[in-house]
Amino acid sequence: SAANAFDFGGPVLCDAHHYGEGHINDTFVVWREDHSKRFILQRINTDTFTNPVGLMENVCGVTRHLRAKILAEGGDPARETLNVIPTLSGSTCYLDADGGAWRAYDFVEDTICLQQVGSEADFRTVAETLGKFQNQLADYPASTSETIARFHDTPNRYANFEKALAADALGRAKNITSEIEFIHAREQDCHVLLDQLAAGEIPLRVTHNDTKINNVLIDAATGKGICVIDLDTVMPGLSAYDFGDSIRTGANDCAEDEPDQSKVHFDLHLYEVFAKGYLSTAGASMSMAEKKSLAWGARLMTLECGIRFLTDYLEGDHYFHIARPDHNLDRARTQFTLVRQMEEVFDQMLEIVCPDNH
Ligand code: ADP
Ligand code: GN1
Ligand code: MG
Repeated sequence: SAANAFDFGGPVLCDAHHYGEGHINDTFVVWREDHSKRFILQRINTDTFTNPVGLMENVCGVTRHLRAKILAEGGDPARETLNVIPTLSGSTCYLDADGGAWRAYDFVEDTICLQQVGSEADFRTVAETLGKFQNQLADYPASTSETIARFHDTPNRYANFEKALAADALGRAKNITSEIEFIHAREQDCHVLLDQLAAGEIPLRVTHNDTKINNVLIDAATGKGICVIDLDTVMPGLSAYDFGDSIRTGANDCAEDEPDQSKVHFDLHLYEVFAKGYLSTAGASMSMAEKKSLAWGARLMTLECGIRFLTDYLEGDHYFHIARPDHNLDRARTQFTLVRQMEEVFDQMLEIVCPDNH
């Protein structure tokens, strides 16, 4: 019924398998019956996004803004931003009889979506594309509402972890004593970025907030950055969040859920590659203090994500999609290994984003 609710320009066939590797929404591909065109059909995760209609208003506001920027820059908005397909009755999402909320986008063709970094060139492209995206949103009203409250409020994520630990609903705390110690030793770190914001040292911007490298599509033929996707969390935030989450997912040679910690290596060279690309497009409007905050972003987004995975592990894996038992535990451990390695080279990380000034 969801596939038939949208204005796809004719009848469609739906592939019942999940598409892609997102952890939150349920993503499917539908084809026009004559195979002339395909689309993305997504069931929005309404546990995460409790107001799907408001969420789609935000997505439409952002894509409208981006479309105008792309046109002004002589680009092709059909490929360079998401295009929301309306329902047959003109709405931005379809509410099914079971309370599910669905939306549809044009499929951005002839692109690749990295799960891990294959080449330096691709990682630099992701960086430049995200820096450009930040510039394009520079004049988007920062009063735009939060689609998930306190999304990157790291101290609050820490507090939620403490609650889950105290409840220990599934008796799993006994399996994670060293991880608990690791988190507790870093309580003060959790405050660094929000303290800098509160002190007026770094600006509040409109950011993407979920800049995993698989949320940037790259042109398969030319290697150019094409489209930033997964716009659900575009809202007020810090450049350090976007920089940091890409470093978390891209500046290493392992999967996010690598179970063998001896295979997890933070790659300072890839960090530098990304930093140069990002600053080449977004750096002009950034102060020294904001540039320095990027290094903290890498550390804190990785720590925060590890805390979130471990909280979900304690609470019974209800937030992130999992594919095996202990999946969230493996993911958390990988994040903590990366954090430990970043801490060892943190001076160099600061020097790279802010030479001679730290
Ligand atoms: P999630 O929030 O669950 O991560 P995403 O919106 O990121 O969901 O979509 C999951 C995956 O689907 C992406 O990583 C990408 O591979 C693919 N995808 C999403 N939207 C498009 C699109 N418009 N064109 C092509 N691929 C897409
Ligand atoms: C989720 O939606 P996806 O898979 O791109 C999550 C991010 C986490 C990431 C960890 C809305 O991202 O915050 O960093 O998983 N998105 C949401 O892989 O919670
Ligand atoms: Mg995604």
